[in-house]
Amino acid sequence: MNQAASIAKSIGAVEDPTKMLRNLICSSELSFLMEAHDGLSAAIARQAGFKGLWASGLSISSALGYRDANEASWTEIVDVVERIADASGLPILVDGDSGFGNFNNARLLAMKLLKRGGAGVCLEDKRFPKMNSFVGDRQALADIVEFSGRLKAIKDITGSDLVLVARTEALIAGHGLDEALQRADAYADAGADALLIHSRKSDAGEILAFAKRWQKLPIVIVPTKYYRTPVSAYRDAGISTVIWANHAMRAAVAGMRAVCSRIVAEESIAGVEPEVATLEEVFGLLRYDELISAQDRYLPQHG
Ligand code: SPV
Ligand code: MG
Repeated sequence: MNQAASIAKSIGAVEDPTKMLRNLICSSELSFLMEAHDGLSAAIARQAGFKGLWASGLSISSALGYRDANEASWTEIVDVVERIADASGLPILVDGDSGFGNFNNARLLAMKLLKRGGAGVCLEDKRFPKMNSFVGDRQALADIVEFSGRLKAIKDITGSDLVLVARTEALIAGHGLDEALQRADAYADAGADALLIHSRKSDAGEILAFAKRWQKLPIVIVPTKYYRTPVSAYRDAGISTVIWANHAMRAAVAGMRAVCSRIVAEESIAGVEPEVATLEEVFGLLRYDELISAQDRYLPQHG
């Protein structure tokens, strides 16, 4: 499938986003995916030098004013993914939550993502509707066989056109390493290309223990809670990919809150002017220069 066609030429089309994402995730070097939740955050991540993006369910939901509990519909998520793809031209691993239903909903989502600029989808072994992994302590896992069917259905319909990452929430749900390993084995057998193991602990102990015992597929992690662990520990453990899952969204929250409070208090925008991005920076990120030269080419010239 020619995904390059759906990516804005002005940004510079990626030849084969799926191949690029597969290379990032499967290479022996540690790779990093940065969260994006809209076109602007995607363009900023690209400018900063990231080679791939994580279309985070939490961050996209938050930006839309929804809770990360499948309140945003799958079509709303797909629309945002398209904006992220067009604005960045980078390969995107999309957070597909639990697939928005059964095997049929999951494969429909995967096919639409493929058409709209996604390079990979990550599916977690929870039920629909899911709840964010760090909210509450009642995370019910999906049945292993039924969830494996969701993975197989995606693999059968997308083949190698989409990178399929299976995510187990076994540790999040309070189970031990054995449950996580059993699930990882089943998901590898179902055709996953990589395995995301998630943890809510503040140290990386259980993640590193998992990586020591399981080497069937590349391992992807999300160190949101164990953020103090240096990445050298992940390199040493042979982990393939780190996802920085929500920091663009959280930076936006902190920045917008500070600016709004100050404008209210000062009844002026003069004080915050040096703190905010210039309009020129915004124009640069979104390639207004390309539009101006296109106008010169395509619009009738007057005077
Ligand atoms: C997300 O970014 O939406 C994730 C990671 O799924 S987490 O919020 O840690 O569950
Ligand atoms: Mg999520």
